Amino acid sequence: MVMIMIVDRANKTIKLKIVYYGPAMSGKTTSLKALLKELGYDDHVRSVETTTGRTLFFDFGVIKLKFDDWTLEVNLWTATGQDYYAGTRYTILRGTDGVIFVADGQRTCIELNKKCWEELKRVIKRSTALLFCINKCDLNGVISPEELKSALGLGDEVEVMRTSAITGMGVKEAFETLLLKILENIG
Ligand SMILES: Nc1nc2c(ncn2[C@@H]2O[C@H](COP(=O)(O)OP(=O)(O)O)[C@@H](O)[C@H]2O)c(=O)[nH]1
Ligand SMILES: [Mg+2]
Repeated sequence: MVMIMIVDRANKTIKLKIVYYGPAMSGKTTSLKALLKELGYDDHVRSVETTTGRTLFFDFGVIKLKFDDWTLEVNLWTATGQDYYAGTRYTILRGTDGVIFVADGQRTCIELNKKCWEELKRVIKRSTALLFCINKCDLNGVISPEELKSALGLGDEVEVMRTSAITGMGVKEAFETLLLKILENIG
């Protein structure tokens, strides 16, 4: 049984942490913003950005879901796959309940996705719930789930979904799927 999530019985709050991880420019920040927007949290992403609008260290957002008299607080982070932020990345991955790997669906990005997954694989705990998204599915010629699985060497049991962070397509579904995986792990 996995028990990273924090259960605060006095305040009837369960806290958990999800990280959007993937190569630079794959759409992690856009996915997080799309998710929060979909759930009605406009402008609730706090980012540390460069002057060109790229994420410098991370983005951070919180979602609060109510069930009965309990509150589920989901802390959401993004981590870039850029080498020079490696230190930050491993700090962000600490205590993570689930990771959404945001792959860049463009055919030219297969190697980038692979390199990034190999880095993540080395540091992620086996108990961490994991889901893969092929992002940018609004573009022509994006790779299929089978191609991603074969490039990354993923087994048949691994779940791959299609998203377009820019249109919001599939982003909420991916989040909900991962959330269920985390809760199943705990149960
Ligand atoms: N066509 C398309 N572009 C996207 C999508 N998601 C992100 N982008 C674009 O890709 C670039 C990088 O996105 P961003 O979210 O900042 O990537 P990050 O580095 O992973 O946080 C931006 O120009 C986005 O507008 C998508 O689903 N489709
Ligand atoms: Mg970003």
